Amino acid sequence: MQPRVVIIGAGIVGTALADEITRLGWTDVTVTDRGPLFRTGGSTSHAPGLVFQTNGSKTMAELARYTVQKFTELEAFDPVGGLEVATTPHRWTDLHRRHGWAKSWGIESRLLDPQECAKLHPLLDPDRILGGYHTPTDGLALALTAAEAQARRAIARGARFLAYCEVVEILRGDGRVTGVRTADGQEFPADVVICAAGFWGAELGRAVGLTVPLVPMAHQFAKTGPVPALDGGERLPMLRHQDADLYYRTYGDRIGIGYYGHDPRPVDMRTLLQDTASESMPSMLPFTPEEFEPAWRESQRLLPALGAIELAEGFDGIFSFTPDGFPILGEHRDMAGLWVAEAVWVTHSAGVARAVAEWIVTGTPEIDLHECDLYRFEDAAHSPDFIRRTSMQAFVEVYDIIHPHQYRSAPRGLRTSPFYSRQKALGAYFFEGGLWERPAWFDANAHLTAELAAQGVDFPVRDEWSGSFYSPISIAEARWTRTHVAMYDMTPLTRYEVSGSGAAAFLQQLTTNDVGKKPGAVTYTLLLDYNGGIRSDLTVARLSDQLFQVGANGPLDFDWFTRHLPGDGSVTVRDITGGTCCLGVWGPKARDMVQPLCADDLSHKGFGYFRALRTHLGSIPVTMMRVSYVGELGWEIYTTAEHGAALWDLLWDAGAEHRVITAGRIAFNSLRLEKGYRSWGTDMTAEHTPEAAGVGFAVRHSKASFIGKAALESAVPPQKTLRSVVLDDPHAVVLGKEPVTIDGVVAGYITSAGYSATIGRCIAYAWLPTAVEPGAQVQIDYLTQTFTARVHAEPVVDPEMSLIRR
Ligand code: FAD
Ligand code: THG
Repeated sequence: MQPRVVIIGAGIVGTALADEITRLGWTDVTVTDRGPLFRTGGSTSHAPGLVFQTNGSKTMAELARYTVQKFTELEAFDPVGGLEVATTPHRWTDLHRRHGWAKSWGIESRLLDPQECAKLHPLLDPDRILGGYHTPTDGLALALTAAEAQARRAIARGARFLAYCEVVEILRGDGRVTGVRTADGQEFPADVVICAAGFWGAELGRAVGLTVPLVPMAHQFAKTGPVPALDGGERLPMLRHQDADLYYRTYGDRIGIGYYGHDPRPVDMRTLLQDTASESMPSMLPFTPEEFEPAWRESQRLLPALGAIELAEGFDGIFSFTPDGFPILGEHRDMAGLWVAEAVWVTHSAGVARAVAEWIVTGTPEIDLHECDLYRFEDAAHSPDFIRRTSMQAFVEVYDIIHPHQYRSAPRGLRTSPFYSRQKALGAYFFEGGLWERPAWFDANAHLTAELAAQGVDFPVRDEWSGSFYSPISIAEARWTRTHVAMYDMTPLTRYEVSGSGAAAFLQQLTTNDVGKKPGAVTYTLLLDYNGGIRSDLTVARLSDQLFQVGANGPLDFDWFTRHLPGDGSVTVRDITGGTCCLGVWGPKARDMVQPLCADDLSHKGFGYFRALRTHLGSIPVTMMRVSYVGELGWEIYTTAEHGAALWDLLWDAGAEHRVITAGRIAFNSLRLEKGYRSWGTDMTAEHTPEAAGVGFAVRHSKASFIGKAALESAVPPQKTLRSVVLDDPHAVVLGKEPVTIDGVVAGYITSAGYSATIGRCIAYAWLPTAVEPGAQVQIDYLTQTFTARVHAEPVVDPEMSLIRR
């Protein structure tokens, strides 16, 4: 028998899901909506439907691309094109960056001078702008037409849609969803329930113990009266004026104006129905004209033809914002069969629906969705306070120019390692990552730059963009790690304790490498999804027969582990990150520094590469692992949190005679790039197989079985391969996501990059056609410039491994 599916919500997401799920062959689908069909009263009912595909996220761009393609087939898309204009030099440079993303992800685009912009959009005052970014395949979605067309296709395959049918309870039995109950008392049994309730989603989730981190927020949209300069026949492109938080589209001879410049206005769901203009449109609040004043004045400046006319109407529409701007997709971990697909724009709706349908029906989406995963957030990020503050900030920043290394400014200080006060005293400049405070560099190391410069080390001067959130001190720190010794705070590295009689078998089945070695072994290994895509890379240390310590990448790994636990209680997974801490002590002097503190033999023979040892340093119990993401002699040294400060002081004092420093994340990143080590989520994702990503060595094909093995065995050779490239100009740097061209044709894109103090050049990773081999010459577009670079054999530094294995 087919699974019975109930979808809550018949907006653009619910209707698209019904279409995609029935297309995959599950046709017992019921879609319920609290409102009428298909103008339900949700956000879709009045969405102006602008679809701009360009996004810094490759995944989001692909979700949008599929939406455009599908809506075009459904005759629910008007490809009027998109035009983003710059009124400041900073924005004009940023439009170059967006043009770069478009090239990287394969979206047609070009940059235009002011006259060309005015030709495309004759209402524009060319004297007010510096240039524009044009995307001809963008356009207007007819959201209700698309919703209805997708619903009709689903209905033709057997789905049914129920109007005025509000779900008041999600039913559960035995850890699974079993159906829903509606306001009129009916029960609908179901094996799969998908919440596609838009901004109602957080409330529905709360009722079943699920945090759906989204905040309904009001956003202003107004329409002008007839504009004489428009005779109604033109099809003007959509326009974005991000410097003033504005966007525009035409409706015949009128113009619709959207505005994000007002203070964020989270909506209180408890009073929503009283606040809304009419109950049939609960997603519309009355217009607040005073808030719109600056938008209207600025619009009249940019589009002078509006000077003589009046606004005709407006409303404050409600839709969802999330802490990081991405949708919320996935299955409830503690209630199998209950899925959410919320905080999705019309722009990404069809793409999201296809991916989520694949996920539900086949078990694995084709596209990498880690940025959108329901379980991507840290524990503290599930608090109402965090969700509200960061989602409001996401509203404020919708059109802001965000530097790739500009981390959130609030809330901060939620997670600090036991070394925090020491780091502050040494002048740490902190970044936030995974809610941890992480030193990027230390002002205390400033004097090293002069010392190293005197020895001939180069400290290239950066432009304003690449020089932001950056200090040349990081070059000195990286260099010092290769010549002396440095301490790195590795506390934020997510780690789990996996224990029990079934632990070894569990980890063997979940990961690609042989992790069943004798206690004392550390193994680098991969988590694959069922399609053979890389979900994560891990280090697995076997500390005793039934006890493993796993070094992981974040909350999604915990989620994957938890979902795959055997039901018999033979395996326990515990996140020990917060209760422990870790210092990486690396560099040629590391052994000289640490050996005197330890009764055990730390020589290469006594404590080999990729081995683990539980021992003491001074009086402090530690677990040491001979692992180094920076590619140097040394160890990750773990202890419990209460010993952290003492461990720091012990090592710091022992290191004084070796001139030990503490170094930050920028140096760390630079050194791992030299060594060819990948960073999961940036360089490689579920989109890539191990072979393509250059980590095929971590797959033990002779193992009887592991998740993803079957898919790898039937995989075709990869078309694209991750390569290291080295920029020619010693002063050139790139930051990530830039397009790579060969002979003027886009061939791939950069993932991550960093300046290497060892070779005096910037090293970057790029996804390139597999045929492009080391030695090949490529070009990289960086903002307004183009740099030349060469594909390099890996690793760029220390291919003989002589630095690590000494
Ligand atoms: P909705 O359309 O809100 O659908 C959710 C449905 O769930 C509703 O029909 C609701 O009635 C139903 N529902 C809720 N609770 C229950 C329940 N308990 N039982 C049964 N049914 C229930 N996006 C773009 O891509 N481009 C734009 O230009 C754009 N502009 C926008 C401008 C404005 C003014 C607004 C408000 C939004 C805009 N958006 C835009 C965002 C976009 O409209 C939404 O993100 C999108 O429509 C959300 O679709 P949805 O299907 O998730 O939600
Ligand atoms: N330390 C620990 N766990 C981790 C990381 C870490 N888990 C997550 C992430 N970082 C994993 N990434 C890597 C990448 C490369 C290496 C270690 C962790 C590494 N690779 C060697 C190589 O490729 O030559 C060794 C491979 C091997 O011998 O199999 O060291 O930083 N604890």
